[in-house]
Amino acid sequence: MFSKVLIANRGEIALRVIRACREMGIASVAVHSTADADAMHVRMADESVCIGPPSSAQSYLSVPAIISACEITGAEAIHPGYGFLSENADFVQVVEDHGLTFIGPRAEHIRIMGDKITAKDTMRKLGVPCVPGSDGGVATLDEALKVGDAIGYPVIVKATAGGGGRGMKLARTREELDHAFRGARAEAQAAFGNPEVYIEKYLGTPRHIEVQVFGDGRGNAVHLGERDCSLQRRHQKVFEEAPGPAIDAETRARIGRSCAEAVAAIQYAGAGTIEFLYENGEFYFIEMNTRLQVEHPVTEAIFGVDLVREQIRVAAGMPMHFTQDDLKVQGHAIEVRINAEKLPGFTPCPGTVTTFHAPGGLGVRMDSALYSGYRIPPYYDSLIGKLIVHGFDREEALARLKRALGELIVDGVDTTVPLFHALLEEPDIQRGDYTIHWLEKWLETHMR
Ligand code: MV4
Repeated sequence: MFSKVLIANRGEIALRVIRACREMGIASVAVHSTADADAMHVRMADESVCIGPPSSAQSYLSVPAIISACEITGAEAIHPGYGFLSENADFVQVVEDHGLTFIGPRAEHIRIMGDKITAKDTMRKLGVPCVPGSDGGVATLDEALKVGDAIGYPVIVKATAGGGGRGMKLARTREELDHAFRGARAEAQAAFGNPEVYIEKYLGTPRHIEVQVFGDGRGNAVHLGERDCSLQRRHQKVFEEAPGPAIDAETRARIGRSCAEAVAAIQYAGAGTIEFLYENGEFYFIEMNTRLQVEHPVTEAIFGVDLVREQIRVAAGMPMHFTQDDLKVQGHAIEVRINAEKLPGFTPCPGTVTTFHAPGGLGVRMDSALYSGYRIPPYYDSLIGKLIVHGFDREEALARLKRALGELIVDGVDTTVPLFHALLEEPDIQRGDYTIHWLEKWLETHMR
């Protein structure tokens, strides 16, 4: 096992990793920008290194600065958290070239899943159900029209280098395909320097269901059920739950097995998330994320596992703590993302948090790097906390969420907390009856 791990991240996820390290008897090294000198992750770690000025590009994304911080402190491994360098295959290569360990999958797997055409082709060949569409990339309008005619409209044109909603164009009819095809290619070229696009049948009212997988890198893998992350605004998730309200135990076992078999076959190492659209009882693979996700705590809650501890174990060459038979769903968990944003426009709202008080009690977990007097810097994303509740069933989890939101105090900045109070009053939310479009439609009528 490692003696010292460096966390190449900030905020609540850096605390999350430091906590796992401490429980494992591993010393932790925080890195920080000059804007984060007073941040909680710096205080909580055993050691810290300043790696650059406020801009992420010159600090949390600076590969030489992070490698130097390992060399200075003697850290043997790097946990990337999410975002920043977590899905950068070139970074993994550099880490390994310096004799360090990347806590995450191999560079090869990050590269495969980072290219959406290759990811889909890989998953399809491994038996994972995919959205009908083009067989690989589509280079000309002629080819695009042939695909459209074959699968039927509407279709969606997606950038292979995209993901997370960037570089997508909808064509409702054959007549719209020229425009969508050109638009997607131009946007893909401008945003990613790669114009390659592919085409899929457009699904009108799906849920976003994602399956948590975990591999030991030696051909053993398990699944930890699914999360329903359909409640999003502009491709930013705001509310996530596990298990999915629309998924029964048999469906979970079936799609879960398919995912676990796929990642076992490629000898995947560590945590991964396989994203699906789910419509009319069918799963359609769209993307795989090769990192620990923001919403991992809802899975931890219902399975009673520590995913970060497991990531560190596997990276150190140790076996997983659990087999598929050990993993049973226990109750229901919900996470809400608390952002420093002003409603109704979700305008980022950095500033000083005069009072912070985290809720507590049975089944309540607050992952946050806030403290009273903390100044939220304007340079990074606006997530300031995640409130995760766990209950015997969904009804109890919802009641607990309402109770915990009532206990939470964040004074001095605006937050998205009022949104969650309002959502909890909605019958659709109470019933778990929502798709990927529910929140944006609701916001149109309730937040203007
Ligand atoms: C789709 C789709 C409908 N049909 N693909 C958006 C993010 C990216 N990960 C995939 N996305 C979508 N792909 C097909 N074939 C609709 C979306 C989509 C979406 C997906 C998940 C959650 C929220 C969404 C909001 C708008 C569109």
